[in-house]
Amino acid sequence: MTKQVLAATPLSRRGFLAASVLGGAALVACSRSTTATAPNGGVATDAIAAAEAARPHSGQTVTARLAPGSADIDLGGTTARTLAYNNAVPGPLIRANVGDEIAVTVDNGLDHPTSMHWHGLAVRNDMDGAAPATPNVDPGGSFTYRFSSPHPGTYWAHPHTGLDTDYGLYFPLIIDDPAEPGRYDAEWIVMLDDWTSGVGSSPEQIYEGLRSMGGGSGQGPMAGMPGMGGMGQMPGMGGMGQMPGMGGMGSMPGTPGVGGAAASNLLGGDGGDVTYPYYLVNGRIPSAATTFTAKPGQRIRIRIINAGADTAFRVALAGHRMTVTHTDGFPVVPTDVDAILLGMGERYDVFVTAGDGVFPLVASAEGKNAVARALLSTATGGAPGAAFRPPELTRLVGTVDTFTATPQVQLPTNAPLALQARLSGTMMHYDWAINGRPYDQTVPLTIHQGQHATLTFTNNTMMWHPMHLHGHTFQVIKADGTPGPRKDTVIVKPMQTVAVRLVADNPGIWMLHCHNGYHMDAGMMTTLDYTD
Ligand SMILES: [Cu+2]
Repeated sequence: MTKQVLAATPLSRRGFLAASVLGGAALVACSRSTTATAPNGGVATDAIAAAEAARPHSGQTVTARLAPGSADIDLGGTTARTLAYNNAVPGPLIRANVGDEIAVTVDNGLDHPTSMHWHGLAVRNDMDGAAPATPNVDPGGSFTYRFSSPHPGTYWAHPHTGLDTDYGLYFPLIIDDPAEPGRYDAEWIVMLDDWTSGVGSSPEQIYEGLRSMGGGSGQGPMAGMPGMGGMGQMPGMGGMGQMPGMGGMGSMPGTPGVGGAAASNLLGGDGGDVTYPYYLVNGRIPSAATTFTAKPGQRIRIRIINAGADTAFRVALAGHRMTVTHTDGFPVVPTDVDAILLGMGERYDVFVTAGDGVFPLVASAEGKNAVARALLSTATGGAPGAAFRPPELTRLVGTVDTFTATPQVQLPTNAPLALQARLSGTMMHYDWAINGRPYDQTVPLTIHQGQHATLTFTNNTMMWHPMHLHGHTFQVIKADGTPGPRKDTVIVKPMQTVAVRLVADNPGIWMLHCHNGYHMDAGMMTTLDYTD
């Protein structure tokens, strides 16, 4: 069962797009950048400066220089011509203590504007790296982002322009707490990604395919077919991806034009829009996995970051249970699980006590029947084959519903301001939107400094969406009304409603969007604006 790129199955509620392995496909320059029509300049610079003054200041400065540009990246025997920071995927780690000033100069070697967004870190608005609050950096230009780092935790950085992150422009950002209460002997940073750039269709080609396939441009093969419109919202159509022969076809790297993704119970339906040629841990394909070396009995902190564009990963370390300690940088009541689910943009910190041997850390691409992996080695010996799936993947899987923020970081329960984000769109039309409008026609949500708000995501689509808010970390409210974890990115499953609480303590204009790169580019984004 091989299909060309953009193959769509009429019987399916939605088509699946394969990122075909073309080999040496030319890199298509990504020139689209998000253009804001949201109100601009409504936030006084003195309010931003006052918020910055209120952040901790250690007196230390951490500097770095990053050069986004074209690069040949070795994925492990396969070289991809793509975009990278300083010729590496992931780009170089930036690490600071709470209160340190971070001063990062971006020298834009791309042929289009770029930016640097500090995902999850509640920085000053004019350094957030997302227009209109922070202007983009022109090609050939330089800009120094400078801000105090307010909270410890596991973060990451990437551009907020078009699909650039999907080309390999990302790196880990770790803020340390000098008074860190958790003791550990070793630290392992694990960045997950779904990969096509330079080995298959370009992200830009995939995006255009998704739009045309479903008639998003009005010209696609499905456009105008009687009764086909809106299929993506028909109840009861979920799970078509489980049709025999449909699932898992994307799992064969190197097979051209193979499409299809299976359903994911954890995600309440489908796994995603795109099957990729490869899934990576720290820039490597499974057959050329990186190895993290430790000693038996050592306590290892693993910081897991999902940098993918369209893939949720289910992560387990063979032969180990994991104690989850942080979600999106903030502490939770430590909870033992066998595996953890991460949507795009999410981070989880877990602690393990290393066994004696060689153990694959496996990130299963949810609903796509393929894996990424790295190895933990504490002894000599061999590892199982590259496709090995540890049994832990199908035991207790931690999701957002599993965890509760520690009392110290819980937000006030009194949050009277009601904000709504209704998520809509279908694969057929590829018309992803918030509150009925794509980003270029959006009506911003508004809030005043100091207000406590409840933001409710209502997902009226048959797809899941990892919703991300800039400049804040919200508190998830569980379905039973009890407090969940602190997060900046939360999975909202098909037809599900998720409420979160937030405190307006960071004045500015803040992006609120789906972290599926293609959904975001199609318009599933709005802003939360501070007003007087
Ligand atoms: Cu989405």
